[in-house]
Amino acid sequence: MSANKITGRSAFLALLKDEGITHLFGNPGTTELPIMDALSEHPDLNYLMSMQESLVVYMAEGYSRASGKLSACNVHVAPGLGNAMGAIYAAKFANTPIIITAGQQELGHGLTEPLLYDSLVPMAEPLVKWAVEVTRLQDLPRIVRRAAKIAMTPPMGPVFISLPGDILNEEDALELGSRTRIQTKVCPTEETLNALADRMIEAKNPVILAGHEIATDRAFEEAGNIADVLGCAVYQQTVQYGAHFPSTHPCFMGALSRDQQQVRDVLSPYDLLIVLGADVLRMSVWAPVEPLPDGMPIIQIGQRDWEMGKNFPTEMAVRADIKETMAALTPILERRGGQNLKSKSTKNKEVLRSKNWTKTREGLTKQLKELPKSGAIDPSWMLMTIIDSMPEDTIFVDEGIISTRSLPALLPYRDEISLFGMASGGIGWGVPAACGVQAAYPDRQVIAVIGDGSSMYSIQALWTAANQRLPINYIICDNGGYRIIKERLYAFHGNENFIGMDFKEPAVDFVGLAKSLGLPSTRVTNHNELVPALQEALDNRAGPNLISVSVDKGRF
Ligand SMILES: Cc1ncc(C[n+]2csc(CCOP(=O)(O)OP(=O)(O)O)c2C)c(N)n1
Ligand SMILES: [Mg+2]
Repeated sequence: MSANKITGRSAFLALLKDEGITHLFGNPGTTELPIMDALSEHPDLNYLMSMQESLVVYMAEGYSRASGKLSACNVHVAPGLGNAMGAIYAAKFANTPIIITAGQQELGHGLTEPLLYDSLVPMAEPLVKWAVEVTRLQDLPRIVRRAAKIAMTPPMGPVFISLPGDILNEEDALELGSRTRIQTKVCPTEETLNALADRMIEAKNPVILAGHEIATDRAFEEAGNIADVLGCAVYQQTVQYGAHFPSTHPCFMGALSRDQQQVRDVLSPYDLLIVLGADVLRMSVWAPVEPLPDGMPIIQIGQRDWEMGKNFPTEMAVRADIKETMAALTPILERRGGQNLKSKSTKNKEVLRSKNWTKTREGLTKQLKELPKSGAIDPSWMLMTIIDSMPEDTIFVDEGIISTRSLPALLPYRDEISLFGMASGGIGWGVPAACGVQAAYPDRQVIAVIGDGSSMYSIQALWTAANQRLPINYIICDNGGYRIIKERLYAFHGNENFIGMDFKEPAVDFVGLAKSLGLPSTRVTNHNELVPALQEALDNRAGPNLISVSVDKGRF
């Protein structure tokens, strides 16, 4: 038996690899030393160090979201896990499958309350699908296998494992087992598909809400086809944290806002809301009106049943794979809709062409091109210029806050990975998430546009990008403060007492900051500097670089 003996630490890494893990994001402390020691036995596992635990999890989140694969990361005990909570929240929010682990003090030693100790499972529990501590080496394979399975079963999400030092350092004969993945690509029954088709055909003026699962399922083609057959307007969900529908499709109208009254007004002409894998009218700040017009019927299809009927009654809620269901539904719609649906769809699409996303974008870019090229740089002009300069298969990472408000109207979603945006509302995601996205797609250009304030929550991720030579182009939108918070203070409280919202004294020197972390960097302060700076940045694929663009501060 002794020939088959393996340490807990080495078994842990072997198990991760067998679950498909190729990158381990981490930040080490004493309690992680067993894992750090075992890494040398697993040189095929790429360890990406980041300089704080929230960054560790954000990087894993970006990697997983972009690749669609399970990721793994390792953080330090209680204070480290505490640092990571906002990032774990982000993973929960976007249903991102991550195995998050932390080293823990040896069983029994924790009871004496040494430095850094606290129970980890109750800390992680509210934000993960499953949290567990390993208490016997023999349980380690079963726990890692189960964690991977839970994380990867839709609705996907993060899981947490606490790894006590004595378990990792123990040696024993272990049966590592093999992985389980649950096949959830199920399609509704024929009866349900027929009922769905009939309800959609019966509606005089249906509208599609396209969202998250279309991107995670890589279902542009199927979503485009269904919209084509119905010939109905398609709106992107209210939080645009991904590429949720092919932008140049004639039916695509662009994104819904997060203004309750506006959304209500946009939806009021329609008589059926068809929700395709979307978050249903998720809002940001409170308003006295509901975003859904009174009594508007809803059909919902997707894997996330938590979303179904969550806030609004849903006439038909179908838990099934969105890609499979749309593929099966389209021919049924064609068959049952016949010539009537065909001519209605053709007519409708003609009407939509005069006001769809493509048309609106034409108008917007024309306006932006006519803006004077002097004075403060308009952030939408900056965005348009970046989009016009970048290769077509660029992956855009967005945490630009006010500076990227017009992104959904300007960025063409050419495929399902064209865009990854901050989803949860918790800022600090973008700089590290871009590292994960680029690690997942080393050969595609990644451009990350980040607000100056947001970048400072996790700026040290630039070091990891430099260390790993990830060729990300970071663009910092420097408006010297928290513009959105100022605008909201003014809107909600009617005053301009912007205490704690400016960072002017001293101003943050993003170029100096980037250089200190190993990135070539330039500052753009006027219009004609932007394109040359972008060109130089795009040409440099040796590692990351950063452009700090001084953008318009708005009226304040
Ligand atoms: C973790 C976290 N802390 C604080 C906030 C509150 N908050 C939302 S936006 C924002 C300022 C963003 O500033 P910046 O990135 O510079 O964007 P700008 O508003 O200037 O466009 C803050 C502090 C938040 N959303 N998340
Ligand atoms: Mg700002």
